Amino acid sequence: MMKTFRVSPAQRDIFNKMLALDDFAVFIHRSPDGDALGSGAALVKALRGMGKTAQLVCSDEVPDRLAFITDGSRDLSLRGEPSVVVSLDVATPALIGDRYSAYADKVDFCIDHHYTNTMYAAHTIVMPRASSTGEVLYRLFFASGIEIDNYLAEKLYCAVTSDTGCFRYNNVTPAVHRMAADLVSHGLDTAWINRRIFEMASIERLRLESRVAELTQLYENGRVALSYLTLEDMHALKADETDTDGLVSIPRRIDSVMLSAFIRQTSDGQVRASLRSECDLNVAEIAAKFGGGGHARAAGCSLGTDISSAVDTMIDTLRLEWRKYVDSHSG
Ligand SMILES: [Mn+2]
Repeated sequence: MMKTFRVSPAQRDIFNKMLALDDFAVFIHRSPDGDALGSGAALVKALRGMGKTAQLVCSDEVPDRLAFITDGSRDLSLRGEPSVVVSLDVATPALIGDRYSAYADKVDFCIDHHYTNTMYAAHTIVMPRASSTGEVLYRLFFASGIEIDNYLAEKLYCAVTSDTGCFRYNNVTPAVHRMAADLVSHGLDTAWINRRIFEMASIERLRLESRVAELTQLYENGRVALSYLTLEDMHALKADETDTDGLVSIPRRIDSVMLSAFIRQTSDGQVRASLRSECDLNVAEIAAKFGGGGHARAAGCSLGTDISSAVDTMIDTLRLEWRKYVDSHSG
């Protein structure tokens, strides 16, 4: 059964080469999600289990709701100067975050599952068909003989459940379920984990969701949906950036919608867009037009303009892409 979890000899060699080193900083992407945190916590623990020094680093604070993944730590600031720089779940160097941009061109090893990975690291292990970076690590641990204990099982489960939307998205394969079965067999409380990751929310978050629903606009006979959030709205609702994760799922939920976007203003003066597709229309390619990337059905990008022009630009782009998609699929 495990034989279906294929790691190429070259990938195994890169991973083993990494494991032979010491004094690691494991960088995960800004606005950390369950995959970044879960795979990060797992890799750091596995390295420490081998007697190595390793720290998990993120430019942004860990959202309260996900802090159980980092055993309560919310501040993942870099301490000291590491010998080995690793990035996990980071498709482009910019996603390391402005705070640690000095390390963006110094990444020794990158482990990822985004097919848009720009291969910015000295050594890259990318498995584009893997559901999550957690799944990539699971395969690498197996290939390198790292035994999965309860702790690693819980972190890797958090990673995979997070990036599959609790095993609902189209990146779920039989191999994902087999891996999950193996992880859960360590005695994980999956109901508790999934409640933390998918259900628990602050009252501020619920009010944000309602605002995002209120601001949702539909185009192209309801096939295209877009919503947005300004900093003003966030302040008015007493919400902060850690409350905004996954809000794109609100326009995406609408029954007629095939292409959706959620746009928000960030406190660093940027505008960030999340894109989702429910068909073969590749949103990573749309995100790439704006310097972003991701997966075919889930992608993101930053727009360096004010929010109202960003919203207008994105509406125009999505409508155009939708029409092109329909034209190419008719007749
Ligand atoms: Mn991921």
